[in-house]
Amino acid sequence: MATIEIHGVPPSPFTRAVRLAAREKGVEYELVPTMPGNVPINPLGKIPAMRHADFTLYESPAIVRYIDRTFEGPPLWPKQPKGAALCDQWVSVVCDSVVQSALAGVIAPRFGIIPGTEESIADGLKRTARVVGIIDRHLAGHHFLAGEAMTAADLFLVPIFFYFPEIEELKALGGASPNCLRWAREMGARPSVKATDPQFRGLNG
Ligand SMILES: N[C@@H](CCC(=O)N[C@@H](CS)C(=O)NCC(=O)O)C(=O)O
Repeated sequence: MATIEIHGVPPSPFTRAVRLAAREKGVEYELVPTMPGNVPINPLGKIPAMRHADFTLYESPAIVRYIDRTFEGPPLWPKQPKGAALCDQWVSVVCDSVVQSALAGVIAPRFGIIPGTEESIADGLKRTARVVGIIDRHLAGHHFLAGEAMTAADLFLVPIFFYFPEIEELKALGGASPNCLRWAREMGARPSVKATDPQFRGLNG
């Protein structure tokens, strides 16, 4: 029997971040197929949610932290306060700025998941270019987002950045960000990233 249940679906970036964390920690999980809006263990109706024995939890950063604190395996947050705080900072940058600009502004409308106009997508692209520029400059001096070791912050960025090649404008932006490309090549070689590839190219194609 799997150790934890993860309720969600593979294309969901937040669900993938939680699956990545479980795999990196070596925690066995059952993916319980669950669509947004019909999530018995999350009153907000969002995915992912998690069950561990009689304990349930929602909000992906909380779930990833719980997995990290509860199970043995490589730490997903640095132990030192400053390193841990920087990791939290980058998790927040991804879950706020990258999600708002790239996911909600460009990927979801281009994939036909939410409505968007060419004007709103152009605005999303502009905002994505700003935050990707910040990340690219940061990765010029650091191997991973929170320093020299892979952390939860990288696991939150993977699901979104790995959709970039599916969308022409984001592919061009990613391709012009050499340090992000180096990071993506290294992250893409990890078994956890390969095993959670959603194989999703949007509702239109
Ligand atoms: N803050 C939440 C966001 C989760 C989220 O927005 N999930 C999307 C799917 S990727 C969802 O369920 N959307 C439906 C909704 O917002 O009602 C988390 O980190 O878990």
